[in-house]
Amino acid sequence: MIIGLIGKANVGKSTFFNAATELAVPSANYPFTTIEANVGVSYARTKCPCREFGVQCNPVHSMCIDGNRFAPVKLIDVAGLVPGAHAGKGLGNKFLDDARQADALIHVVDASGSTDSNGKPVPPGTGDPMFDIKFVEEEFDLWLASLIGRDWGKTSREAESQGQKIEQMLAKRLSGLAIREHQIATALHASGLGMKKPVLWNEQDILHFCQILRSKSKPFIIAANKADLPEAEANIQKMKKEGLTVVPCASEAEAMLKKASRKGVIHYLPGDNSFDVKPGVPLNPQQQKAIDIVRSLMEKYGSTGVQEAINITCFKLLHMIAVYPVEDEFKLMDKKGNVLPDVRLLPEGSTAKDLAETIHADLAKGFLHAVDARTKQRIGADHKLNHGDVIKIVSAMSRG
Ligand SMILES: Nc1nc2c(ncn2[C@@H]2O[C@H](COP(=O)(O)OP(=O)(O)O)[C@@H](O)[C@H]2O)c(=O)[nH]1
Ligand SMILES: [Mg+2]
Repeated sequence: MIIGLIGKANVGKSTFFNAATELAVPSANYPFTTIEANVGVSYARTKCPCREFGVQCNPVHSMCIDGNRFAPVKLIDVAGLVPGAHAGKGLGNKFLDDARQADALIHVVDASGSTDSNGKPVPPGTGDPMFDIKFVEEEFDLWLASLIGRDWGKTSREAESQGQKIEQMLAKRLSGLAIREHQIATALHASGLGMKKPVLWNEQDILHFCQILRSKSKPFIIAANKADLPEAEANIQKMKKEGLTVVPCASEAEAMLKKASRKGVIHYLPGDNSFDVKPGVPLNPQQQKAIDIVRSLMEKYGSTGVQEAINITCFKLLHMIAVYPVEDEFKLMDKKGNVLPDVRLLPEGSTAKDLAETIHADLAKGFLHAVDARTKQRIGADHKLNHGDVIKIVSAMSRG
């Protein structure tokens, strides 16, 4: 699962990216925080079953802090977008190359309005984030349309003469964009174009189809960044009134909290609604002031918003569930004795066999049954898993 961060320049995308991929604990051996300059690992936060089971867990590729499991998700800081990007303006092509891999997008906007439409700094309250939201959507739609629409006449005639179905033709055009076939089918149906011969589609039809396809295949939420500036509040209200999913964010504050937490100065878990300064830590007036500002921001919005944005994208927008595979359903261990070693984020509706598939193809091939570690009951291949399930897979073929 990949989440892309999009937005125009200077809204705080990189600050958000850094804050979201930074660890809040002294860096142990987590093999992945930054993969490439603009690709990193962030974490979705969910309740770890360890407390409920009364065990001390030792995760291998995720983290558990105070009973909270942090499951890795890939985050891409997509190159900045400018109006006209679909036509190759600015870093247009780089933008689209990054964005195409994403399953969902977090659109970072400058809620304080301290950047103009080209990303140039202006006095807070001057820029219009509502305009930015519209333009980014439009750019994305136009880009998809230009991609699908290229040589449409020729391709659609060829497809027709070969008796190719419209779904197949579109799937071929859209390969590599992390767009699934059922999303194409849904968009065809919803646009009413499923019955219209491709050779008869005009530019308007293509754009209409792309608008629906984009909303289905690249769903997004708004991270209303720079929420610490007073000018942000009115804009956040406006966005909410438009019915958008908006998370007020203060990326700089999140970065500061994580840094202080890593240094052992404060106790803070990403996503918490407050933090504690460790006893005996001397603070100078400047640090005290910074802490007071962050505190009042968290009181107002419930958190710094960065962790919340990742969580909403993962669990509400993409409908993921967290499942914990184990090899011993009594001790909740893997073969090496790690307790609750692993967490997998799977789409809602995933089955026991789907889980096996994510671990190893052979495990799925030889699938016999699974065991729900909570109830100790056997479950079949088609059994739909629930969020928080702890599952043992029994297979005729062991992991390779
Ligand atoms: N007040 C405030 N400023 C921020 C916040 N996040 C980023 N900025 C500032 O916005 C400017 C642009 O940030 P950057 O992350 O480089 O933006 P990008 O071009 O979108 O990647 C920098 O001066 C940041 O310090 C925030 O949460 N609050
Ligand atoms: Mg940047």
